[in-house]
Amino acid sequence: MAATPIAVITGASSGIGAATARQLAAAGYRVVLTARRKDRIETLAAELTEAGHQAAAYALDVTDRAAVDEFATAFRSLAVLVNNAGGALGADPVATGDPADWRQMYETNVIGTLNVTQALLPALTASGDGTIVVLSSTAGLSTYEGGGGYVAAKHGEHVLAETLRLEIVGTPVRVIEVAPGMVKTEEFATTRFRGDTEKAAKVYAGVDAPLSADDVADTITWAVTRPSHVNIDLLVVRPRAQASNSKVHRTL
Ligand code: 8X3
Repeated sequence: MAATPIAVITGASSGIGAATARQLAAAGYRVVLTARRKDRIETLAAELTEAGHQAAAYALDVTDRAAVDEFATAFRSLAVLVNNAGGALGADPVATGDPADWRQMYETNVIGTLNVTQALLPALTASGDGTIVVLSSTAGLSTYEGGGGYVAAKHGEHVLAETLRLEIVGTPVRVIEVAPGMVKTEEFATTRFRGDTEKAAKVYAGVDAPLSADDVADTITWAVTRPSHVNIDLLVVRPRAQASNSKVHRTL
């Protein structure tokens, strides 16, 4: 009997990461959930196991290279890596943005993705049929006022995916980039505005149906489950009410 293919998901403690873990588990993968918050991923892994799926949790900070390398020693062969960990901090103009925020966003979104991808690439290649997903953002494809360090970091992550795809062509590993627009999750905007729930609510105010974490997880799962020779290079997904990063229809 063939072994169950394994999918590693970073940032699996909430939002798109948790939804992706659920959907990949339902699609038949043994999911390995990683995030800094151990309690959350353990609860989700237990819930998935209870539901008859195969799931495990591993506390991991993707910016800690030594920890990432240690984690990677557990895998000789890996089918799927979903680089989802990341996020935004602040929405200040370039003129006044905090360099510490910019640095932190570069660390989590770009270096975090680099760390985990580098560490697991040998196992993905050894599987003979590996898939790397990079969760970038529409903020990685064009800018918007106040996008600041997040836009810069997501452009970096987008370029990482594009460059890696060029460099590993001919190996049995695909690089899929999923770039969501406005997604309403429990934490993204609240984290960006450092707990200011009023400011966070304004992001989605009057928008008829922003995307949900499940909508994005659905596109990730679809892309990952295409036949091996099909590489979805870049999948841009926005809610119908959003035509561009700054053109959003609101009924206020
Ligand atoms: C999230 C999209 O518009 O908040 O990645 O930058 S946006």
